[in-house]
Amino acid sequence: MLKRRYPSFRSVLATHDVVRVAGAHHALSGVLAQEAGFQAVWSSSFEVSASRCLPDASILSMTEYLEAAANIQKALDIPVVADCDTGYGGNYNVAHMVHEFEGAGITAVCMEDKLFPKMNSFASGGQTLLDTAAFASKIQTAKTVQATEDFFVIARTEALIAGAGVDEAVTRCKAYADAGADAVLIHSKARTKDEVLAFLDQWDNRVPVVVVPTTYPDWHIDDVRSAGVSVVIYANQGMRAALTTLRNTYRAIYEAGDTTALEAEIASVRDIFDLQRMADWQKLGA
Ligand code: SPV
Ligand code: MG
Repeated sequence: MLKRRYPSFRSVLATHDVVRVAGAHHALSGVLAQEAGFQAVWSSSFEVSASRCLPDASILSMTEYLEAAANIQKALDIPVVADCDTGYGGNYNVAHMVHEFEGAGITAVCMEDKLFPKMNSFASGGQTLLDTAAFASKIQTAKTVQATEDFFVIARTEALIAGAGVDEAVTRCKAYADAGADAVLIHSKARTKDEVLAFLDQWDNRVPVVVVPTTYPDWHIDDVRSAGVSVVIYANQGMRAALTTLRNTYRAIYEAGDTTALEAEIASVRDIFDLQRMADWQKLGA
């Protein structure tokens, strides 16, 4: 009754022309994304570290990110895509990471081609990319050590984030696909989707493409689909919305001195009970 059965990310991708994925940092936010209709949940390193009020800079350990991703997955009927940053180090760390995440029931991970320790893609100060061959080797390591055919590895290039240009991004993604990546993620912090479209124009579709339209929010899902993108991740909008709501709510309570005006606007305790599946638990008997 309390068990969860969820499809692998690979099987979800096989049955959707575009997979819509929402970022989350804990099980409750993941469940709300699932309720909205998303096909998968992104266990975001930005959100998970922000939920601890820490920068997204390889400060938390692999174990802490694993616990966050596994806790989200345990509450869902849809798969988690775990944001595994750089793979937490070199090839040995990548091998251990795959063993641990796959062992915990995570069916898809994403690794990016920045140096460890990484810094969030939107932070000031520039980014240094790992050598292409070294990152391809990490991808190959992940694919070599995975235990099941189903396990899915996304190779993310930060070439555009680092200012290295579209040609470099394409060259890198081809190398990562040839190393065994199941999909490539092209990230950009530009204010328009133009450089991502330029990438798609040059991409030969050897593996599916993942995008993260954070700084170009006007890319409608119908246009994402017709551009040939297979997976779209709304990486942090949930946390940003929660932050606004929490801030306004705490301020309103403090200023008003009571919570009367808020009652009509905030979720009921019953609503939370339902998300906790309280009725199912109570059937077990205390
Ligand atoms: C995340 O959500 O942690 C991501 C996307 O990796 S970004 O924050 O844009 O790097
Ligand atoms: Mg991240």
